[in-house]
Amino acid sequence: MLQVTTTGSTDTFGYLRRADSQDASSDDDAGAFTNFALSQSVTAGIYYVQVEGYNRTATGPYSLEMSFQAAPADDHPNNRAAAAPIPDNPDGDDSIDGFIGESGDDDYFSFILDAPYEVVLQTTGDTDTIGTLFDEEGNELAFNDDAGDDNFNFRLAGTLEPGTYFILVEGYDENTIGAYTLKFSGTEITTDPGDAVLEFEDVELLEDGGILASFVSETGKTYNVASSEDLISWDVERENIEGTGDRIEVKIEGPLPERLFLVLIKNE
Ligand SMILES: [Ca+2]
Ligand SMILES: [Ca+2]
Ligand SMILES: [Ca+2]
Ligand SMILES: [Ca+2]
Repeated sequence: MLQVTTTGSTDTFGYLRRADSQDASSDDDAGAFTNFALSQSVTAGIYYVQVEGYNRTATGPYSLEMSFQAAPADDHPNNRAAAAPIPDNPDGDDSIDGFIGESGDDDYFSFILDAPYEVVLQTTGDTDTIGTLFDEEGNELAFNDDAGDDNFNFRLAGTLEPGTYFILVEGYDENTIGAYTLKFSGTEITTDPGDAVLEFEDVELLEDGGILASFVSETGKTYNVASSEDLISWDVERENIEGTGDRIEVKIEGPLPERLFLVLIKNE
């Protein structure tokens, strides 16, 4: 952390800029009286401080003061094997504070899902982060830089099947430094009968490799059937099946992939 300010009775205005960047931070009166004061997380490099009179008209003497505070020691592991676990039970919300420190800091976290979950992973704060999601073997599953046009935090959201996962938080580039809060929220995808997602009463394998699934419908309700090979992307197989009060059969023609998840959704 670099802090730079002036002292004295002159109304100063200051800029702080990295030698290889056009982006300057500036301040007028954050210091004592009408002195500017700037503080910024910085990595190794050459920086320029520019001091002006306020409105380019103020004149007089000033003293320039600078101080440096070392960045905190790295707070979260730089490799997947040592990843810091997000608390085991993924229900609800978890927040973990972190800091992107020296150039190229990687912060790895892990979490375990014991059922299919709808998961949202994101950072909050003023630091420009990027996030990468990996499976247990280290295969990259998803990547995001910015959650929105004005939000430089990453945001990843999707459905994950049971397993162990890793999330890597990095700064946008080697000059990115600063604090972030990693937020994890998980909602178990329930397949209990009685909820919006229902189980089929009966599932039969057909000769052509397809499936004949059936359920007892309620009059006045409509149902959708969706399928997925990975619990991440879903295809709608049937839409708005009208409940009759009787058993309804849904036939999915084969051949089907080796593993297929089929859910019945009662529309509200
Ligand atoms: Ca000023
Ligand atoms: Ca760190
Ligand atoms: Ca780290
Ligand atoms: Ca970003």
